[in-house]
Amino acid sequence: MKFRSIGLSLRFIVPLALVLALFGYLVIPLMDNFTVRWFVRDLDMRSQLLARTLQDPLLEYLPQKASGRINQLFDRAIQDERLYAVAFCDPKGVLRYKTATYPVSLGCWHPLVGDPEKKSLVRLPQGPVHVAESELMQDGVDMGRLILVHDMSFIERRSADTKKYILGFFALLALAISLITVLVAHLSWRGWINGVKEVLRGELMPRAKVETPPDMQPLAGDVRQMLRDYHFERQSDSGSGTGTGIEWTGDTLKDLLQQDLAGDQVLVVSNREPYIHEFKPDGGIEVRRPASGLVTAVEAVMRACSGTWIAHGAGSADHQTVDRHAHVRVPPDHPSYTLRRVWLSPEEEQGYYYGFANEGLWPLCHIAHVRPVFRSSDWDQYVKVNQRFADAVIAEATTDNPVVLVQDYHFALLPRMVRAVLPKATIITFWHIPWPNSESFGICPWREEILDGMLGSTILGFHTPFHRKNFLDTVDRYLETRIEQEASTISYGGQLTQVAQYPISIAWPEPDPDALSVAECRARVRTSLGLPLDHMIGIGVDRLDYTKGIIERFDAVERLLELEPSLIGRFSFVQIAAPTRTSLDEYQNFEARVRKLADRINARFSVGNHAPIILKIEHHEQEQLTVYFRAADVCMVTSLHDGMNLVAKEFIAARDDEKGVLILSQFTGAARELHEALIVNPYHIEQGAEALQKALTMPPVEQRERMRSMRRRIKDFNVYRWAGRMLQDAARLRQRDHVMSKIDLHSRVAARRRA
Ligand code: ADQ
Repeated sequence: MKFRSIGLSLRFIVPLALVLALFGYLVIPLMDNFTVRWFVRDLDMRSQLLARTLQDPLLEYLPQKASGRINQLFDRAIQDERLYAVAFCDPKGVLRYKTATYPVSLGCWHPLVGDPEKKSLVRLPQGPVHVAESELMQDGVDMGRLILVHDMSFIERRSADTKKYILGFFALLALAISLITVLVAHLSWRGWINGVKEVLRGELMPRAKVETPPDMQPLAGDVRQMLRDYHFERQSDSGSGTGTGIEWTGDTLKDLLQQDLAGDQVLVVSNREPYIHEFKPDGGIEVRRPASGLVTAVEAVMRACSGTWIAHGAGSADHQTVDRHAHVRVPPDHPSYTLRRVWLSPEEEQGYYYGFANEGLWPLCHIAHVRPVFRSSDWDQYVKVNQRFADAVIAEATTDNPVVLVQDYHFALLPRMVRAVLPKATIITFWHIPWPNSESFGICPWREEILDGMLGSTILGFHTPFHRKNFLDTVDRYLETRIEQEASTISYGGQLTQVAQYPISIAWPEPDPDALSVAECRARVRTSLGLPLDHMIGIGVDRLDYTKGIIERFDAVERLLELEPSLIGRFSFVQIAAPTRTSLDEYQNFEARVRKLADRINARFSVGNHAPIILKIEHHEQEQLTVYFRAADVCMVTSLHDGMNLVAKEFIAARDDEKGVLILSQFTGAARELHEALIVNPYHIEQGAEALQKALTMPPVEQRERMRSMRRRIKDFNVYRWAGRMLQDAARLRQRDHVMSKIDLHSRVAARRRA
């Protein structure tokens, strides 16, 4: 520690000393020159004064040729310690009288024109001297010249002294500045360290009321982010038990849940149920998994942690398959958690789900140029149904502090409603769709109520930093709150909500020895579609939603065939579209537009029975989708706006042959992670067509490079990691609350004792 601080001090002192030494080195010759000039001017004046003093007696003695007196006069004059010698030259330039000290080499000195000051300096073997010459005139007659020689060696002595003083002065200055700098640096360093410690303390115990000083704020933000990343990575490492190359699986997540949320109850709330029971035409019952990214992701978590999933029982046979508490154990083939169904009347479903959620909030949050519709009657149902689900959560809670995972925009009000009854619950709300900018959100007539409801959450999650920031800005604009931007927390009504980004993902598929090979998938799909085995295939898999860019995708296929006619009859695009929200006009119109466009393109470019667009508007099981993904040469995801988009990740996960190309819209959350995809602007039809052409002609080596890198990423950043990160944050906050309530209890007990 000491060595480190000496090193730190030297880092300040050495450059400072070097700069000062350089400064001294440059300044000393200048000072030297300056002192010499100063002394010469001094001696010039002195010589003139002396010459004037000697002039009168000399002019008196000269006509008398009184050499004795003259020598006496000169000897007396040189008793002055500075005056070294005196001489007299007659007008003809003959040296007549001189003191014994006069250097003969000087002869009769003639000052040179130009720079009299400099030239009056003469360096003799005995040292430097200053020579001054004065003309002696009597009644206008030139009587000769008096030469005065001053010893200059004292100047050299003084100059040497001055150098010493200057060097000494700079050395002292360097020392003083160094000491002050080191002192200030140490004090600031200590301040920064304490500041960072405070940040860490605040991070571990946010209720410890830690104020970050303004100059610490940029650093504090970085430290907090690093801490979160570190904490998360550390958990990842410990979870895997290997320390490196962590593989996140259901078991890893289960272990983490058992360690960090030991025995805590986990409840999930979503509109869509993970398993729907339907009557078959023959009266039997079948079970279906809905086409939903949310279900795909959260189902993986529930399998890992058990608990209860509360959802709308929407299937025709749902009532028949639950017990008297509306419970059913799922998955049907391998039950591992409980599904609690909530029943809604047709009016409630219409107002809350189709009306407010899907005609209001869905288009409000997606920039897809479809106007949101807000009706008061829908809003009333939305409030009522949120309360119904909140009541179900409260009824299912077996403790006063369950972990509640609230899914999506259907339940913006539920967090506040649950918090009102279970104030100690840890409520994690994940918003699966984008969050718009504050201005766009502002058109919602119930914007304040929605924000207030959401801020009942302990943690609010979005897919991307961009959506998270939009949310903070929206709250800042419409509610009276205290927002800590760099900590990403909102303090509202005495409660703190952490807003964070958790990019969702998929469960990485287990190796399946019975799975069809890629070659088998290619053959099976082509045969089933009546296509030759070398036919090229593109694939699109979506819910039939106007945000998914299906129209733009077909336009790109059409443009491709215009640009590359050689592909006509050799390439088909298979669009698998799950019907969704079919009772809404907007969706019915959209389906009609999609069908019409496909028909038009097919009429234009079909060769025999090889249509360029093969449209399959129907639900498919996940296994069927995997076969399509493996059979395709290219997968197109062209959403106009998408929170994440799991199809892109499912395609990558399906391609263990490391072939196939992904074309991905820049407006998906996935585009922030999958940089090796061909990223396109779906509104730019030419760009889409060019990307398709590039994909269909991409060399296998490049396909492998891109696919390998994306596979590595999705394998690591899978859905268990998404959930793990959120649950770890929840565990950390629960721990904090636990510690704080203990501290509160102790201080209350102590206060009571004192009283
Ligand atoms: P979605 O809008 O539903 O999800 P997405 O992420 O693409 O969008 O997930 C769709 C899911 O449904 C995928 O698992 C896909 O395999 C499945 N699917 C699509 N078509 C199908 C079909 N015909 N038959 C069967 N299954 C089909 C919302 C947000 C997304 C976000 C997810 C998860 O809109 O942005 O990625 O939640 O948070």
